[in-house]
Amino acid sequence: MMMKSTTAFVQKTSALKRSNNKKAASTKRAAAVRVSAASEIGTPFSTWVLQQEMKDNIDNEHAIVLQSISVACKQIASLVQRAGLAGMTGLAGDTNVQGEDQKKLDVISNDVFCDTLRLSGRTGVIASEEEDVPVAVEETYGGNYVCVFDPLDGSSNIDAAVSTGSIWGIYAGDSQCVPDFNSESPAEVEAKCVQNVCQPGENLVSAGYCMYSSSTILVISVGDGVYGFTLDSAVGEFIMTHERIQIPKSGKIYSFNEGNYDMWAPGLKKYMDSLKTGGKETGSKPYSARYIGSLVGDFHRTMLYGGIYGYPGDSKNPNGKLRLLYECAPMSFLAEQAGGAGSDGTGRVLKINPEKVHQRVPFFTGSSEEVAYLESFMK
Ligand code: FDP
Repeated sequence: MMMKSTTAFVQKTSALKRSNNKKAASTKRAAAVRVSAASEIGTPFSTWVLQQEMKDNIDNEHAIVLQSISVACKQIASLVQRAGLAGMTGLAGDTNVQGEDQKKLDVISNDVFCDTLRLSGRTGVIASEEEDVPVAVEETYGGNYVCVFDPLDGSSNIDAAVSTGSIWGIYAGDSQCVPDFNSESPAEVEAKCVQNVCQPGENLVSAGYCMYSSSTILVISVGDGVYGFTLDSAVGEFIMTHERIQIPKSGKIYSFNEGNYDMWAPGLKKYMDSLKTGGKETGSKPYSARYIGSLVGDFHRTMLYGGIYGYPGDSKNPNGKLRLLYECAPMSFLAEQAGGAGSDGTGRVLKINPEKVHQRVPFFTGSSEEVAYLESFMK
């Protein structure tokens, strides 16, 4: 009797356990379905852009500009991949307005970007690292967006097949400042273009970069978080692989060209020395150095792993090397959208009012606590 009731009890208990396990499994499944329904991972870039339009994050004209940029990036990715085979490595034989030697691929990538943006018919003015002055787009028949870009950043790495990237920022055009080709002289048109382009980063309506590396990754923000898309070359489309990227609040990686150490200001030297003894947490493990020398690659790693990227001013180049309009401002916009920071050492890069199109500024970006720690040495 005793045996019987024990067996019945055991049977009942295991039946209960089975049913509880089943319930738990089905709750888990439901949760998994809910998570995958909420997650946007796997969304094609073109669909995501349309969704941004439906959410009123961008208008139709802006959406067209973004689609054109993604096409330009796909074309440049393909050129970069075939550069060695197609004889596209090496110098073009010219220098840009900043006195830098232009690589063949700098010139080709610039043509790709300019042509794609012009053909979109939605940009009013375009300004490139490779052009002396910003150019008004005569073909515009809708929208008046201003696009600033560096078509192939880090191109000194190209002949060694090290990663490179395109960087861009988009501003709404100044409606008071639309060039009139029929009645204005070329000098007047140019002055209006410069005025359209010289806006503080705070005015950016979107910014992004595309990294040409072991995979091609397009990272973008339209002011509502940062998203990353990896090019699936089998289908020729960027597919979302990184959703709402957040830069870790702190991180023990620093990315500076330390070869310039002797030319740095005493405060910066002290900061750099402190990283080798643990930084903010004095006496802890030293920071690790990682420097590709290609802004997009160094920035991308900093965004995903945390830490700090810096290109400071020095006794030879007080404003450093990087350009405010098409390097530092777009990257700062992305950093802030991802919960990080972008600083010139004293304050937010996005606050700086550009005085010149190719203006350079010292630049520090990455984890908010790391950038604040650096700033504490720059006072
Ligand atoms: P590059 O000259 O190869 O185009 O902005 C230009 C840039 O590369 C950045 O991408 C890179 O971070 C930096 O210069 C590297 O400069 P240094 O060689 O002085 O470190």
